[in-house]
Amino acid sequence: MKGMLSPSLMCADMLNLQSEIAALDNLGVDYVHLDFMDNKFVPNITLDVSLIKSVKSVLKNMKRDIHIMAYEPQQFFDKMDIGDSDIVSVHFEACNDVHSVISEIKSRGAKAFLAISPDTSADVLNNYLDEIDGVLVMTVYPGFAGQPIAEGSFDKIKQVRNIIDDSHKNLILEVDGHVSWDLCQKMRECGADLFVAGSSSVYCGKMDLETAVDMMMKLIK
Ligand code: S6P
Ligand code: MG
Repeated sequence: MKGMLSPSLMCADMLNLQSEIAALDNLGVDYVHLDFMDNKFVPNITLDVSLIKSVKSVLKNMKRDIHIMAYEPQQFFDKMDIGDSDIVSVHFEACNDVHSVISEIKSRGAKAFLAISPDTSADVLNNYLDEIDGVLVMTVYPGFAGQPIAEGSFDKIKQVRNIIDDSHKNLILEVDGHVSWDLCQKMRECGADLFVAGSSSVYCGKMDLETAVDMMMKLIK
């Protein structure tokens, strides 16, 4: 699978989101990463449901990559207008009945990803391999941008890659958190396919978006 990019909108210029989204879309970026937090599962709030819904109406080729860091995420699906072509990641740690949440995502035509926080064992994925379309490996503790990479992240990516390969399913392995210029190639070597780019790379503020996206695409290809 080719390496794909998903820049994190919570790290973009909040006062100019529409032009930021259009710029990414025009550069041929695959996904835009949309973080939703409930201030309970994680102690923070970022993009709200109506903004995540509105993003849908301005996309041309780019797709939404929605990462829900909230308890019982299914309560937000209508408000986000989840449907065809979206990726929707829900946390293993935040769902009472993971199977039914996954099935609800799939019934809307979206791709269901199971997210695991750094302290969650990769082994939990084994119960869901027949149902999910991908795995989101958190390489920082969910809740905030700008954190250092969590200990053990490279081993975790490798373990998840092995689980996916052993299953012979065509699941996407996404990594989120401190996907930096320096570390993204190692993450790729460990088996990541889809890379969330935030303040450690594309939104580091040191170069224009076109140069940053181009550099990142070359590093993860
Ligand atoms: C964190 C969130 C992430 C961040 C991303 C930011 O809870 O899920 O998607 O936006 O980690 O990137 P960076 O490079 O600042 O870690
Ligand atoms: Mg995220």
